[in-house]
Amino acid sequence: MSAQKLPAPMARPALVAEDPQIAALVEAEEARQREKIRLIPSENYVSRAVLEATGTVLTNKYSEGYAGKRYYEGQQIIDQVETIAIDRAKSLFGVDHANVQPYSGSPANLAVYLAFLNPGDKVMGMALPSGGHLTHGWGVSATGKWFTPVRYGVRAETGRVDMDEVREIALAERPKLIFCGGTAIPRTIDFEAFASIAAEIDAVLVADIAHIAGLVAGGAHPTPVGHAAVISTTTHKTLRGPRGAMLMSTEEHAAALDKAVFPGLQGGPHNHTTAAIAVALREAAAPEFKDYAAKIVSNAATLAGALTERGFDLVSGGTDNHLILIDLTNKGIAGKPMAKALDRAGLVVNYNTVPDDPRKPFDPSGIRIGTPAVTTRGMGTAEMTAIAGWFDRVVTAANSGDEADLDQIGKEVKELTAGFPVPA
Ligand code: DSN
Repeated sequence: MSAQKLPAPMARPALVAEDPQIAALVEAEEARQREKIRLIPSENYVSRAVLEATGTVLTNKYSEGYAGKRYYEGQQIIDQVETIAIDRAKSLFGVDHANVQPYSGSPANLAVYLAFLNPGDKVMGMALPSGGHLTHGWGVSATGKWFTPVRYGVRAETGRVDMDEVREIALAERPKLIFCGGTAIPRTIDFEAFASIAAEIDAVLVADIAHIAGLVAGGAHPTPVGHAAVISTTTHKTLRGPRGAMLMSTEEHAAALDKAVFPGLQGGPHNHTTAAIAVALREAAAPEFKDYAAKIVSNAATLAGALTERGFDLVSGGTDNHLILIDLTNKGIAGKPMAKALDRAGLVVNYNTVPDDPRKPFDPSGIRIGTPAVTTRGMGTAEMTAIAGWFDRVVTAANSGDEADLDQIGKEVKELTAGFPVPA
């Protein structure tokens, strides 16, 4: 997908005529996505083909069940769409089985619980403040309330998972399910080490690769295939598809997972999303997607280096993937005011807890950034260096209340983004 050869913005004459209020808001969001630098690591820009697939009449059809075994007639076309999506997922990731129906990442993970656990059973996952996900057994999630969670974190001195500690906890607690992966992990996940621990206690290993699926598909992160019996992923982050999810597994677990998704947890699949997932998987199988994945990682490394040079404290000291977690304590500003100041300056990030954060999750010490979206726009070394410089200026401006400089940075950001068209 070249950012340079792009068609005109999508026309929406019916929406404009029928509901000008919503049409205007969609247009305003298009402008926001075009004019700002989007650094939230779980966001991206889908291609126009993916966007068109999501806006099709496939949304009109109910298809409870699976291809060839549905509870509604009229599946001549939908069965083909879903089968193509499944085949493309199997081929791209090299798995035995794929289910493309989960509505998003959290329902996908809930289906895994339903497939393997009974209420009260033990599940082990990374603690949310260390970089895990709510659905890996965190207390406020149904997964932490209805199951018995045990947690691992990262070492305070290194910011990295200590596999010896994970093994100790696993052997002592003997969970039935182990999650690896999460939402704020800047380092390579050692799937092999997790698999060997899971094997010791006969637990099912689930690799949640939502953040890194595109890197795995593009060969820029080791694959969990061959290590994790179950792989859960969203489709809209580095994989650059529509908002949706997939579960993949060995043949052994195929039937249990399918049954858990439907009829266990969900009703009819969102067929327009399935079509868009199929399109995204086709795009991810193209040779240029490998370049995209590699460039996400090299951009993140460049940005991490430039931020470190400017005195920013990166959790784990840097990044191996698309994501950077910044502890702002040494800059004298918390994550939330920094994120708000950055947004005013045209740089969009999310505030985030850092490991052992003394502050609260809604007002934490850090921010989380990443390079999937800026890389889709074709940005590279010069732009990463410029972003680090703007971060530095934003800290100074925010700490001194210099709103004029935040607005000035916003103008500079807008000028830069004008040279990097968005795909759709
Ligand atoms: N909300 C996603 C993220 O931003 O990482 C995880 O669910």
